[in-house]
Amino acid sequence: MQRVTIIDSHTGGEPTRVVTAGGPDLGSGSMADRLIRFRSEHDPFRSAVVNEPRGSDVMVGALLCEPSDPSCAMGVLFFNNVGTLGMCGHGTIGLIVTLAHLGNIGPGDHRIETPVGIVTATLHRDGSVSVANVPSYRSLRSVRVEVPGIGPIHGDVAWGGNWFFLVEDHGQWLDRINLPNLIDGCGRIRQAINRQGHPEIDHVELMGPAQGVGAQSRNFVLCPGGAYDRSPCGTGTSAKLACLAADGVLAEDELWVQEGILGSIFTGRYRWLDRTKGHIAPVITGTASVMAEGTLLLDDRDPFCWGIPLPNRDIPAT
Ligand code: PYC
Repeated sequence: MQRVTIIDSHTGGEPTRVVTAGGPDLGSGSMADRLIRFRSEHDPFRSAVVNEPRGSDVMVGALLCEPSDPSCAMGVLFFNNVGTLGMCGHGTIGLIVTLAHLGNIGPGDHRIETPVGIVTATLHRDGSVSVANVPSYRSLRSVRVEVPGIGPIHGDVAWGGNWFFLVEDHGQWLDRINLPNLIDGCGRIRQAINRQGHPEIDHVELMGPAQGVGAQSRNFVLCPGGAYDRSPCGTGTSAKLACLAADGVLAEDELWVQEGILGSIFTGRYRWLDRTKGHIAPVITGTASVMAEGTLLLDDRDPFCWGIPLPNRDIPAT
């Protein structure tokens, strides 16, 4: 019987399950190397932690590791119902609030090693967390995609720690009442843009007008694995900031209030790293709440010990 201690939190409605002990030994390589090892040798562990019956499609796991870089306080690997993530903004906010809840960290800056680079999370005295994310940039502007069942749409391809396809002219109502259409539409868009030579894109982000007072924009983000982000998505907001910076419509240090599909918000801002290349240093601020502390019991005699794998939800080609 394997015992895995966890703490669950949510960031703007999006859950994070931090594995504090009982995770696999991944050696002492870089976090990128450990990610490869986690993927190839410990996928059943990933599924056991986040998938049903212990978790759900929406759960994001965070495996806390010793950092390989001595300048960092910790390392982390993020994972979800179908695989691993490069970075995770809401998950980093959840991780910091979890470690503060445990009394392991206090207010101030905390450098965290991720497989795609080092991020700095600042725990503020009011409990909110700012994440200075990895360098973000737009790689392609206004790519035209013919989406079966929807028609032509346009979107930007951008990196914010994960790859995003950001679409404005989707014609969808960004409201929870419209969830089935949003999920179906984003799945079709992802399949079409992947087929069009962009297999790296795993998140689709629909942009639209804000509904709440004080927000500039609302988004809907479909994650790999078919779950939608309940939060405004930290890496997706970073990708959006890179697009706004590249378009010259948001100045350095100007605040961008991004609302997610539940109405919860992240506040974003950026500094230029390299204007010619369009690289920015984004900072995302949000809050998280701890919801549960527990121990997972992994018993090989349990027929669903290693989770219930997700059926392939890809929409058949039309
Ligand atoms: O907040 O970056 C994020 C994120 C990625 C996937 C789910 N949330």
